[in-house]
This record gives sequence, structure tokens and C-alpha cells, in this order.
Amino acid sequence: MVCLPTYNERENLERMVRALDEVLPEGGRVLVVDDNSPDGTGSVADRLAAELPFVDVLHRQRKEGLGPAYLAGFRRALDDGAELVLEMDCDFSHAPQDVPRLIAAAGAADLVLGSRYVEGGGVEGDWGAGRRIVSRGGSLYASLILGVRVRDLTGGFKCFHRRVLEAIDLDRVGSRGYAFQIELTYRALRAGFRIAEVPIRFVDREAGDSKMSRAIVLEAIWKVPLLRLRAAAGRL
Ligand SMILES: Nc1nc2c(ncn2[C@@H]2O[C@H](COP(=O)(O)OP(=O)(O)OP(=O)(O)O)[C@@H](O)[C@H]2O)c(=O)[nH]1
Ligand SMILES: [Mg+2]
Repeated sequence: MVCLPTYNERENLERMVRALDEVLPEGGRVLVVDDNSPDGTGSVADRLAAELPFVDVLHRQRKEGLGPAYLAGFRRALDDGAELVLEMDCDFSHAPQDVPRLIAAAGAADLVLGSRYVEGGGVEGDWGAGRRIVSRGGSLYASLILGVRVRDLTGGFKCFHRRVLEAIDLDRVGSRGYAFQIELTYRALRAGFRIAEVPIRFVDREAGDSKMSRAIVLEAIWKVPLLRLRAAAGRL
């Protein structure tokens, strides 16, 4: 099941869902998690769900950030019996054509990360220098502080086996933005799961607006050492 969080993705959602239809294996599903987008993305999602049997929608009352939206999506996916649960952005930064490679890699790993920072991966388009530094530097910062060898800790294109999400106490995951991506991967590692990174080319969004903010970056900066301290104290 692909969890697709949306906030004002009216211009992208339908194209995204149809592109996923082309690449998903038999039985694959898409769960749109919309936080009451002011641009009406939620009604686009409802229309798609009515037309396409593999699409479901989870409507949430308000925008609380990516973390809470994903957690709600994961709980639904687990309830629905999904064996593999994927995360990806709805703005085509993550290519739908890469989904089968992530799924294939899940044959030999518990958690697969679409990674920009391994051989063959990268960032395309006009991401400014500032944005590149935040992403690359953030990933490096987190791996140093946490002492893990993962190359791309901040990415949001992932494939979890359900056993990973079942083992992580989702109620304890408090991060909302990029920190959420770091926290989940770190918790999976601490729980002893095998992680594989497959190269992806990340493309800057063409339509719609970014939800990235200073608050999201700041949260990641202070949350990372906190995660490490909690883990050291055995209270992660
Ligand atoms: N449901 C929900 N979705 C969100 C929220 N914030 C972001 N999203 C979605 O999460 C995905 C990633 O958000 P983006 O705005 O692309 O953030 P980003 O990838 O960090 O920033 P850009 O690279 O500038 O696009 C997109 O599909 C967004 O619509 C939120 O609070 N709730
Ligand atoms: Mg994006």
C-alpha cells in the first residue's frame, strides 16, 4: 500500500494516482491521506476513489505536518492487512517508475530507502544551493549524531515491511517534518531491522507549492540529539 500524504496537491494528485496504477503490482493499493487541503485536493481524492477500486482516502481534519499524516496512514495500512507499506511525496519528486525497484529490494531488507546519496542517486532540477545544503547537510548531521551508516536519512521515499511498523511503537513517534523520516529509520535500525538503500534521482516539484519551512528544519536539528540521548537512556 502506497501512503500518499497530500496538502494542496490538486494539480498533482490525479496524475500521480494514474502513474502509480501503471507500476503497482497485482493487489497494490494507494491510500491518499489528505489534511483538509484548502485547494480541494480531498474532493479530487474522493472522485478518484469512487472511480478506481485500488484507491482509498483518509481525510483528516487539519494540517499537522507529514509525521502525523503518515502515522494515520500506516495505522490504516496495517489494519487493512498490507504486507508492504510505502511512503512517497505526491509532487513527483519521487518517480512512480522507481516504486517497483523499492518493492524488489524489500525482498532482502526490512526497510528500503530511496536514496539520493548513494552511487547512482542524486538531485535534479533547480534546487537552490541553500536547499541542497539543508538536505545533504541534514542527512550527514543526523548520521554523525546518531552514529548510523545510512546515507540518506531525510528522504521520504521508503518501503516498510509491516513487521517494522508493528515493532515500532508508533504512539511514541513525535516528529512532524524531516525529523519524522530520520526518527523512523533510526527506530527501525535500533530495533535490529535490515535497511537497504536503492539509488533514486530526486526531481524538484514542477506544480504546487513546497510545505518546507524553517520550523521543519529546526525541529530536525534539535530532535536528532534528543533521539540519541533517549536511545542511550534506553527510553527511545
Ligand atoms: N497530509 C499532509 N500532507 C503533507 C503535509 N505537509 C506536506 N505534505 C505532503 O507531503 C509531501 C511532501 O511535501 P512537500 O511540500 O513536497 O515538501 P518537501 O518535499 O519537503 O518540499 P519541496 O521539495 O519543496 O517540494 C507532499 O505530497 C505534500 O503534499 C501535511 O501537513 N499533511
Ligand atoms: Mg516535495
